[in-house]
Amino acid sequence: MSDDSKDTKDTTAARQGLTRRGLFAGTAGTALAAGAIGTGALTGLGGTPAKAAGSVEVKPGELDDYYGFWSSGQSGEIRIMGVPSMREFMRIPVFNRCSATGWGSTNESLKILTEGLLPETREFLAKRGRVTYDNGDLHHPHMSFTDGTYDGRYIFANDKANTRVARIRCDIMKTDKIIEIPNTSDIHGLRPQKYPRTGYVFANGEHRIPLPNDGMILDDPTQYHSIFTAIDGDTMDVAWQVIVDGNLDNCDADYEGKWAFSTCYNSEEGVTLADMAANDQDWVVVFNIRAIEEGIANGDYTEHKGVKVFDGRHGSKYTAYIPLGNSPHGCNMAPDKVHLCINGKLSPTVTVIDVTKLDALFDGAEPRSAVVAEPELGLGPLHTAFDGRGNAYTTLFLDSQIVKWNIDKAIQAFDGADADPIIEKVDVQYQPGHNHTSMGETLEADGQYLVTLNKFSKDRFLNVGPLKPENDQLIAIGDDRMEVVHDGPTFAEPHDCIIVRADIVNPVSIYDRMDPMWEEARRQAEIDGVDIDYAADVIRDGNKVRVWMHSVAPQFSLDSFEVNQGDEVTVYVTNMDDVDDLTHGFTLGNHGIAMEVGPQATASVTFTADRPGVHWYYCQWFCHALHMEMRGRMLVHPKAT
Ligand code: K7E
Ligand code: CUA
Repeated sequence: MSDDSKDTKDTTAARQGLTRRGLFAGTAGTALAAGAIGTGALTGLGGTPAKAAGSVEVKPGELDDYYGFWSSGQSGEIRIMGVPSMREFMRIPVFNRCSATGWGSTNESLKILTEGLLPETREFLAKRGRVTYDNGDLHHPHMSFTDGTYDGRYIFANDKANTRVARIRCDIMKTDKIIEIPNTSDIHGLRPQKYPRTGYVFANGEHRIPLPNDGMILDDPTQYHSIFTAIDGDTMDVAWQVIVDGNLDNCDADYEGKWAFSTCYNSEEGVTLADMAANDQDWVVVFNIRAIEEGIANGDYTEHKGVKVFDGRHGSKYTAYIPLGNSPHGCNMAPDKVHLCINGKLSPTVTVIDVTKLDALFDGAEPRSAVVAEPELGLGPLHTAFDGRGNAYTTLFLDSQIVKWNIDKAIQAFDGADADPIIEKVDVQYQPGHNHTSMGETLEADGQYLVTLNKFSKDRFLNVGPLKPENDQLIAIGDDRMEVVHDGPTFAEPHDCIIVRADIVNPVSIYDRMDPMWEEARRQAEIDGVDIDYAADVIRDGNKVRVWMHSVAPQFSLDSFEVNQGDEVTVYVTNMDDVDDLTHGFTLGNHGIAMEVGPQATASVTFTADRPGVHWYYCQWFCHALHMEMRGRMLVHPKAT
């Protein structure tokens, strides 16, 4: 890590004190902020101006209090946002291809995109002339935990489209592992173990398929299964799997490391809409982690594709099934360490489960005995977030509202007391799916902000044609108020996000030259007898040509190189600038090749030089006053005919 990035951090801390408490504490700040937000901010009690909703304002040059890590749904990437400004800072390519960074075409990214695929997937793709999938459907980005709170190491995320799980390194904000999950289909819910650490990453296979899915069983849904997967977050190997009844939608984990939970909306095990919504009740399935680990020691599993698979269907000692309303969706563990909230979706209720009552279920207690509240909140409850003050915030998809309610009051009402758990409802625009509070899925939930990820924006922005953006709204929830303070359009399609206190996330500004990402390039440089840091070499090895260059703004170390038509060429570029924000690129014209080369990074790309003639390569990241001149020629000799 460079000294520069430490300086930046100190500045952040200093500024946080200024923006929040300094600037807006006084009357001048209040008036200014109210003006910026509109008249709504002035409607307070007894004619006194309300506390400025505008304290969410982040002025030019100021830094945000929180990092937001946003899913992009079917766009397949993760986006880094600022909260409360809702500015988008960066995009991290994960399952998608990226024109700017070369994700999906550089050797370094292709290694990550291909090495975790199952052999049959490689074979399937190879027949179509491809090495990996081009799309992904990333719903759930969640950070690794230590002792119940975010630890700033990794983000994990699912790919519903192609049954994969990815890991992103938070030191450099790049994806470093992608694995395909065997024996199951279409990973949806994903959450890391919260305690003692991550540890496991839990992943739900949503759609039921035969095991094995080799064509021997086809139109016989009674023989399909959903499978729950625990991945080792350190090695990114599958640790174990559990076959369940019904299917698996969303999941979460507790704060003691004892349980994981998944919602099931298809206890009917149907394959049509009518089948799946037939029963009045579905369930949440509880996974007993200790029992499963004992089962591993006792060999109580079968192996499928090298994975230990447990039978967790009804009657198993590894699972408990708690019945609740039809078609539940979100699964959210409260930071009070006790209450798990299961969102009803088709039922207007949220079911509150007391996790201290779960041990009894494995000793024969009636499954519903763990339910301690079931408040009726409104239509279409999908997901719930928490403020660390005993309140919950649930998205009502059909009502287009967020409902704030009190967990204790809901429990009292369930016990028969005359208590109304609902505190307030606020309209959102429109049809919210996930919501998330600042630090809300950790023990450090601080109840400052809530983001609601709305599926429809309709009339909230200038019309951009039939495909409209989604609308991510920021709601200030500090000081016992709930006020929508920002609309943010987003492209297809955030499902979920997390809001992480800025001091927890500490990325570097300059790469470590020994970063494992280009380990293979280092190894090859050694074989080629090339100094990778200061290379300007062309190594010919039969029809394989390795072109080694480095760059220091505004120059590549090679002004030109020559190859023969038909050569397999690998170009390695090392950026030897060690200045913050001085990224170079390498774009090779008319070859479909472009890559990002960050400060002190090495990146490489391999292609066949099949177009005789002169082809310019250039730096595509504006890096210097002479950036346009930062270029060179590849001369391709035609094949002798
Ligand atoms: Cu509710 Cu994929 Cu988390 Cu969408 S899921 S909303
Ligand atoms: Cu280097 Cu532009």
